[in-house]
Amino acid sequence: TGQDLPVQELPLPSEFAWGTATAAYQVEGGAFRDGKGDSIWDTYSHLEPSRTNGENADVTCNHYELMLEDVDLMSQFDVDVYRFSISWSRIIPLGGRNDPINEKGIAFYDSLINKLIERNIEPVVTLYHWDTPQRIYDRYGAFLNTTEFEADFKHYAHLCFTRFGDRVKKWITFNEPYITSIFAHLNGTLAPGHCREKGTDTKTEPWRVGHTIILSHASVVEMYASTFQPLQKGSISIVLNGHFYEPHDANSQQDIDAAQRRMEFYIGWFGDPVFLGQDYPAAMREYLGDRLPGFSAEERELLRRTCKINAFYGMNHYSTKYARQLTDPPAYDDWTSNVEESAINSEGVEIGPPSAAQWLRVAPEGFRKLLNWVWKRYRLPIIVTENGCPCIGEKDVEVAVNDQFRQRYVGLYLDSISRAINEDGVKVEGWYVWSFLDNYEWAAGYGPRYGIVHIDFDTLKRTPKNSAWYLKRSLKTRRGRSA
Ligand code: PNW
Repeated sequence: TGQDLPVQELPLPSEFAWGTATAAYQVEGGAFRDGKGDSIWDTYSHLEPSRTNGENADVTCNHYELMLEDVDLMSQFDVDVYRFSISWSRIIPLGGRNDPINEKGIAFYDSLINKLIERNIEPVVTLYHWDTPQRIYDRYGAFLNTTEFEADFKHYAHLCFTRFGDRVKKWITFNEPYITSIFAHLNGTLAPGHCREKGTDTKTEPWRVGHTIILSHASVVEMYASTFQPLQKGSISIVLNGHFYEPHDANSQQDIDAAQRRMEFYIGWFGDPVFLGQDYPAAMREYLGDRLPGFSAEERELLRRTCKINAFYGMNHYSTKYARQLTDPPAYDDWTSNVEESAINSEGVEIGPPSAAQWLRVAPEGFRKLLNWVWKRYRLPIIVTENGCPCIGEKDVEVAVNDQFRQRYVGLYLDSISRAINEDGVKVEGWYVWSFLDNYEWAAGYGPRYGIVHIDFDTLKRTPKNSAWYLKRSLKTRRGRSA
């Protein structure tokens, strides 16, 4: 399999965009500064520290204060793009459409965007990366109330397009709706951990949350296209994450079907309505029945009108798993559609070497197959908006700097992109490493480190890892090799 091969530095198109990515809550800090309102992550990490490794992101990388230096540092790696997210409650502290705006919050993003442009780095902006304003969750449950959420999110997006859209030309509405729906509203491992509260219904709520995200995305896309795009000339889409799934037993038709179905539950759930203007995948309807909300005639029209406006498929991808059809489903089966996931197949073959995250193994062949799967289904140019891995022992800066494991991971994954483009005919426009900086890894706190820059969280000293310099060289070589 691909993981045994050496990195080949295969060619990438000369216009291929290389970037780094972060999210506001994970890097900014300044959680209670300059009029920022609380988000559900501020609440969650303080109220229940045991759920986040005892840690919060009040300060984290302190990117809020060190932003100018950070952009200078990033520019040394010759990146084309920086993908970051806006903290909604930093610019509208209470989150709602009738609530006051915080000019100091807007000023922070203004100077970040200006600094990037000065350094010749394109800003790619995510509107929502998990940090819902606490007040709109308190008022109506945020995603649980589709109409209210859609109206508030639209207002927030309108403000961002108005204030930043003269300089920001690539917008992402939501980061990983699957994670928000399942991990935050079914498993409860991410904020708001809603399913842990009394009176919640995990049989229906995750699907309602997904429904709200899809419709809110579509109406913001429509607003951008009609009101802003004619003048600002930018593009907009959504970011979906998902593993690739191989059958646990390659000779079992049941497992082959299970692997496909698992990807439909993961990616098709959002991709089919958003990019094809269609209903949810048939397998989801079959498994979930009327627990899955339906689209009204009006909503179907909205999806049909907006699906083609999405200019790219934003892909967050990290790993591959084996899928096995369960005959005796456990109670939580409905989000996996009776699929058991594993890292070892029926022959005892491992999918790839383990990283410092239990769910993430090195499996570049699966990445190539997923690029093909997505291209075939949606026929949209793909931008890999997140890809990377944490290595073992990286708290120690000496270990972190010598991150051969990461260099190999990203090298192999870039080779997979090259093969997908040049041998399979898939359109891939760019690749953004997750992450620029070591940062706050949600429920795992400061444990796993994904940065190409090491952070000492006591002194906040930044030290580039060798992978940063490797990527600078590698992207130059690969883009120089294409005809
Ligand atoms: C992404 N999974 O989350 C997020 O967008 C980032 O904020 C995060 O830091 C990064 O990946 C690394 O975890 C994911 O279990 C979390 O498949 C979990 C999974 C996938 C993505």
